[in-house]
Amino acid sequence: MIHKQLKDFPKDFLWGASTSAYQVEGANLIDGKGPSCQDVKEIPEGTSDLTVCADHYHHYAQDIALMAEMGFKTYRFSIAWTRLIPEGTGAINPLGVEFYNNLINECLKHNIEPLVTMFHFDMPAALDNRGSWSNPESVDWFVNFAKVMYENFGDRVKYWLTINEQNMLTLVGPVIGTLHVPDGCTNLMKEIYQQNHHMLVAQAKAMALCHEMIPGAKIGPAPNISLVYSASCKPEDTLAAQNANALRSWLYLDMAVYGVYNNLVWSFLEENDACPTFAPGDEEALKSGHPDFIGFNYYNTSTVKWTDGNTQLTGNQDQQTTRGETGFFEGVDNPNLLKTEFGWEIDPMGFRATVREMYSRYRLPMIVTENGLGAYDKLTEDGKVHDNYRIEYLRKHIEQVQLAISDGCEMMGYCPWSAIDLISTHEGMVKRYGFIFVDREEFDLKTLKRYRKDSFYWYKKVIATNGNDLTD
Ligand code: BGP
Repeated sequence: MIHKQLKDFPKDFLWGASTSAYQVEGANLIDGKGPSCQDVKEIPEGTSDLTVCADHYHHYAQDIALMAEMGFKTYRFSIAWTRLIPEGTGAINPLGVEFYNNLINECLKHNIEPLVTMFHFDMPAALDNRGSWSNPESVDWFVNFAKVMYENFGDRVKYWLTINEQNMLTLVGPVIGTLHVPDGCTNLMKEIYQQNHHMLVAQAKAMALCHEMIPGAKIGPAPNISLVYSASCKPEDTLAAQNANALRSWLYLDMAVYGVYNNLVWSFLEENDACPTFAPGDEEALKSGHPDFIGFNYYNTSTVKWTDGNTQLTGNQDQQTTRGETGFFEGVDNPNLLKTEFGWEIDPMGFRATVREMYSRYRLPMIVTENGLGAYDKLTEDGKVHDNYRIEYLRKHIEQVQLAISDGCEMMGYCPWSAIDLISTHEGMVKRYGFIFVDREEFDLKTLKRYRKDSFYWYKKVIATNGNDLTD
């Protein structure tokens, strides 16, 4: 659709940016924090561990002041389960409560709305030892964690996100260091989708509890959603794309919004003897969630073709590169798209297409909880970072958000990844995303001083003009 006149961004549009606790905070085992699965995982070779990260734990006030300088309306961060409840269940860590109180209060002091992710890839190690999400008790562990957060922070936090990228936890768990495989497991797919089922039930219960405990609060899921294209106009490739979209995205949103399993995914699981077992009450619990909005991360689309089932394929390579599933779909490169330095395709127009599709399926307001460009930024001798490539990437994506709004889609906000440089899921510190540069290298912590990148000044202007001026 070509619009003669574009609609403005809504007046109360939530401009901001995102981080996650285990990637930004550091201080991973101090002040009472227990280890999470991220702290005990095997760190990918050549990349930093998670002991210091951007040291946001000790620099949060300065970091939030910089976000306020950019004009942020919201800051999306996650609460580390093990900072609040070191063993995952049981005793609460008072210093953990204090830290998040300080962080939330600091945001509010600057009129920044806290947008809190409850779970971002960091299962308590103590619960990993008890089976992680494969243990049916994991539902209660998570709901208890939610309750502790609502009790302590619900008076001030009005926007909540449940589980970050549950679809990536399920599809690429080994890449992000979260997959727990119990001893003696003989059907890995069944095991993974049982864990996924427990997360879905936990999420639905946490959403219902939020509405019960915090009147007026809004809560939603935060999967990674992006359209999967058909490699050609062959009918069989279209079927493959439908399969891939269902397995990658619609499973998670059909469940969060309608409380039902996507039929294509359910058939695929049946074919593989991998259907999850429902505990008594699960069916009702799944239908009781009712999100107020959809949070979603978007980096790029993917493309697939038909597969006749003779090629052996297993899952994705990382969050954004789709390999395929035997007999369901096979991932291919999209020759129409350029790639980032880290090999992720760049597709701003696919962003608009994704938003349009989501809105027509679910009719809920949407907030972008991640979008961004990982790159090898360089600090110049005079303390500058000329990241025009990032400005270009973000500009093209924000333009598409406005086009989607003009298409009639309801968008609440835009929070790119990331507010500040932090550690990547599996590619270390050198893969930077932030508006704020952190002076450290992969293994040399240097000064940890903060520098404003060129994108910092650009984003400040974007926010000040409510998205009307996207020029450099
Ligand atoms: C998403 C995760 C984030 C983040 C981002 C960039 O999948 O939610 O935690 O890291 O991707 O990915 P990466 O760090 O692999 O470049």
